[in-house]
Amino acid sequence: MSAPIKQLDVVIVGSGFAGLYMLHTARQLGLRARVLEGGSGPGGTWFWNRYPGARCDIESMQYSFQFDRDLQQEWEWSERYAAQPEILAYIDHVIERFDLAGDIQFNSRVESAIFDEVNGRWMVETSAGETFSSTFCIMATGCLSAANMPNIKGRETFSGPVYHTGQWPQDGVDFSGLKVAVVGTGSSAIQTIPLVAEQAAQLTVFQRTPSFTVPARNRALTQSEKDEIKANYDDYRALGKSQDLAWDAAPNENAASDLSDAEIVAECERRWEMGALYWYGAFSDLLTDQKTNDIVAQFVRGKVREMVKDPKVADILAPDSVFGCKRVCADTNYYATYNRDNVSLVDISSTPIDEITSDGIRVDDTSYEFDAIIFATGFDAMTGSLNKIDIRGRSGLKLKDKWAAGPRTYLGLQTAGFPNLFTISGPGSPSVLTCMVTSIEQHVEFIRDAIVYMREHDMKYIEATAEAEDAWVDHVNEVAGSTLLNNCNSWYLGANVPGKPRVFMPYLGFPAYAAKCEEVAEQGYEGFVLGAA
Ligand code: NA7
Repeated sequence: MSAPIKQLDVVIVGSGFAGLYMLHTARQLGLRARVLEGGSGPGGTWFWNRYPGARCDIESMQYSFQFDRDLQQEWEWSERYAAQPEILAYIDHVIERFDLAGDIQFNSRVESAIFDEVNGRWMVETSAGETFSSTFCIMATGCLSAANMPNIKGRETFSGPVYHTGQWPQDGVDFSGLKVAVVGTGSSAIQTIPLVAEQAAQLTVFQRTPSFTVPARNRALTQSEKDEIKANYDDYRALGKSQDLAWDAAPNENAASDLSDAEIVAECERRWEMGALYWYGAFSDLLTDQKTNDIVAQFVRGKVREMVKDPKVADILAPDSVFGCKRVCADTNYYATYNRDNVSLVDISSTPIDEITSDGIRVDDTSYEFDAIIFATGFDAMTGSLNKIDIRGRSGLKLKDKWAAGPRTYLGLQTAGFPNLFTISGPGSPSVLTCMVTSIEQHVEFIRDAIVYMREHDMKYIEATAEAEDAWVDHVNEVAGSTLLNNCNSWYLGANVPGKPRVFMPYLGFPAYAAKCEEVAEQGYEGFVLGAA
């Protein structure tokens, strides 16, 4: 006998920041809600990315919930940039504080979500064999959740362990005495390489494209720093939300083109000391004027050459691309690691990895022997985790088919043909270009208000119109097209995954976006159709 179908008002897929706040919010509305999570614990991206060195690149006092004043007052962040275990501890604290555990199901990977048009309900099936019937289906599936494992010949033949940074083993890994390969030099690799190098007997890094990485300047937070922010937390949050990135990057109002050479160098030096993503605030024309961008890129290349002793290695590590086009990485001792005797770099920019063999990696006619391989090869970002689920809307329309040429959404919140299905931080919303937690809260609150409005107006479904969606997709492209963000092979564009359509997915500009959402709501959810049956 098959298990009974469980009836819900809201099914939430994923237990990261988005899923947890959505659950809390749905419960406050008195709705029957449940989180379905594929992992064995909560945290989403922060559950899976537990590789050595995993750390957030937005400051911890910003990268945290602001919906509850007491929560933000009572939690004590220890470092300027929180490491993965501390973020997971915070997530556990949130679950406990708001008593969420009873409505979260682990080891329950959602395999399909199919809209039953006759009854107007979403039928959601999990890997555990359960079926849920729900009015709303909310995808809180994360932007960096579907690991991108390159399809290199012979990968299964390697006799040692193979790891992906985004699917790191729960119990950790000891690399002591081992010969280790790292494939990839994006943010995850840049965080993990210095720590793996300290353990491994030999570490070899395979680099296809060098990343721009700058010192994170992580350190312990002092009590007075924490107290000061807490005393003015509302102002701190409001300042964050007033900026494109939804956190305060201390933006310089000047364009580099208005400054003298000496002023430009002084600003670059200042940003180098500020560290991490504060570089995005360096000059107002950083992402729009190629000349300004070249100056910054040249400055950072100069720093690489100062830090890496072997000039040939420095040349390979120095990026020759648009600064900030791929998300800038924030590191701790990355370049210094290449000065170690047990670390070497293989440039695979013109000769890719040919094969993985039983005992290592072959590039052209050179074979390298390893005991373990780490793939730090990123994610099928933004759409990957949605496309892994068999999502079908009206008339059996598959989301994957609808998005075959790239994702299409209205505000990154809904896609036409899929009533009552919401995507938190979906493609077409500011999401990954911002402080994710802030964007997540804004989305959850939009969904909450939409549900309240529907209830007050006796409406049963809400669905984006195709016209609103078309106009929004055009607008997202227009905004990205006015910047240099299209000028590299970033995961923002899907360019890191072979065969993925090249479409700029996130929306640049949090305040403009939030204002648009408010206007849409005030106009009775303009661009959405609300129906009674
Ligand atoms: P990223 O930033 O996508 O980096 C992945 C890296 O892996 C990057 O250097 C890629 O080179 C490299 N890569 C991908 N496929 C291959 C193959 N087939 N061969 C060799 N090298 C490959 O992912 P991360 O996990 O580091 O960071 C993702 C985000 O998480 C980051 O932006 C932060 O927001 C946090 P490529 O550049 O494509 O040539």
